[in-house]
Amino acid sequence: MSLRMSLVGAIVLALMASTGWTAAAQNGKSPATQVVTLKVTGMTCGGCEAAVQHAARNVDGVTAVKANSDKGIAEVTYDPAKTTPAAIAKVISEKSGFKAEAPSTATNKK
Ligand SMILES: [Cu+2]
Repeated sequence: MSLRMSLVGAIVLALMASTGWTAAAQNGKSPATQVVTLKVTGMTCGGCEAAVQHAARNVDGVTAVKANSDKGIAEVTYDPAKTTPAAIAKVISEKSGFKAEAPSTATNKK
């Protein structure tokens, strides 16, 4: 039984190594993400933060969101190949009702 299990494990490892799967996962094949801090006005509590985070996570390319009602910001981790800070801010404004703005420096970059 245990011999059989380790044999299966060895086969899986060999397959992963031969397809380059393990190497690809570690050497830059995964999408490079960027973090942008959006200005979000009107949040007053954790419920507001949750609404902003929920809205931002619906954007394709957004991988993480951390809203802070005290500072009036949302830190968004996103894939620049799929979306832009301006597009994320627009969706947050429309879906959550809180006005979100991308920093002007980020909108100038491609
Ligand atoms: Cu609230």
